Amino acid sequence: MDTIDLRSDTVTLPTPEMREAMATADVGDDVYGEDPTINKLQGMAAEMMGMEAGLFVASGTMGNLAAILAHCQRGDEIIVGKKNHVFLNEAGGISALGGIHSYQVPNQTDGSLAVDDIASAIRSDDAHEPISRLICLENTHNACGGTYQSREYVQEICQYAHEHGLLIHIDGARIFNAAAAQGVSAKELTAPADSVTFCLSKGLCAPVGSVLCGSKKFITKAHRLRKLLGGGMRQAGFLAAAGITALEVMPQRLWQDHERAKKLALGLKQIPGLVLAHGIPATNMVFIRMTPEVNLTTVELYEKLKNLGVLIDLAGDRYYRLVTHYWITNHMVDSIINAFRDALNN
Ligand code: TLP
Repeated sequence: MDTIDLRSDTVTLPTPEMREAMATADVGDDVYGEDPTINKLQGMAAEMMGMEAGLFVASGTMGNLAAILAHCQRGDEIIVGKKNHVFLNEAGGISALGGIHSYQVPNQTDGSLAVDDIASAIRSDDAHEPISRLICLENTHNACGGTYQSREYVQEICQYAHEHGLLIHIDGARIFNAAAAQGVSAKELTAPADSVTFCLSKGLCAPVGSVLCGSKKFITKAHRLRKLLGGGMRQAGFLAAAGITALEVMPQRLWQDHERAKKLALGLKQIPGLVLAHGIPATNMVFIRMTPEVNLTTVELYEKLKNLGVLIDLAGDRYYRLVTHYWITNHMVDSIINAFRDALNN
């Protein structure tokens, strides 16, 4: 029995086309800037984000960390959502490695930060307080349900930030999902910001890597920081080759993952004992809760599904995340719904 793995879109394996591109990639020493495949990927990425330059990094976490370290000094403060990945799931890197403080504000249901909350988080010019430096957005927003923020919202917040002397970094790990869901280009969601990280290794299916984009000056700074973080990767053009294929072919097909997530959500919603935690999915994430009437623990449902060949993400108490991706077919969606029925009936 083949396992259906819905834990994350990070589990995606490279496509045959990517493996072919990797095997035949032209490479060089990227620490010297001599890897032609990495240089090509960085150029493509910058163009797609509407920014001057790009930097290939090992992961989304490294991209966000290098960005925030490049924008901030020790003792500076970022304004970030309480549910943002940077705050919840990046091992506190900005504080451990950068001495950077965070002011956490609530996320709205779509993952956005309200202008009023940002306004009240901005510090005054008082020696007792840290210096507000950067606002961090996340689009799509993972912990809020794979929700997206609009081009108008991003423009409004970027304008507000700049008028108040603040910078904006977007954690756009899944920015192409946000773009596909709205029928806009990625750059319409990123160009007004000062920097963006997006991931090649999630819905885009490449095996490793993310790209951090921003101005040339910013990327020069981030390049040094990537070295400091141990992320100078030498002949990583083999990985970048898969990233180029990912950018060429994957963004156009993400709508399929979104459709499958919807179909999955609608099917699960019919099953007694399950409710959708964030409504019908906006992109590729389905969050469900098991109601108190079901006589199973959080882990028991997880284990039953695992035994039926379906792996899901334990996201909290009686709370689960299911992520659709390239390797999840329509046929599998039906099997997943049946597996849930079986698990909850027996
Ligand atoms: N998210 C992972 C887990 O860490 C939760 C996942 O399975 O979704 N930003 C966002 C919004 C992310 O969701 C993630 C990964 C990252 C950054 C970090 O990317 P990586 O894993 O490449 O460091």
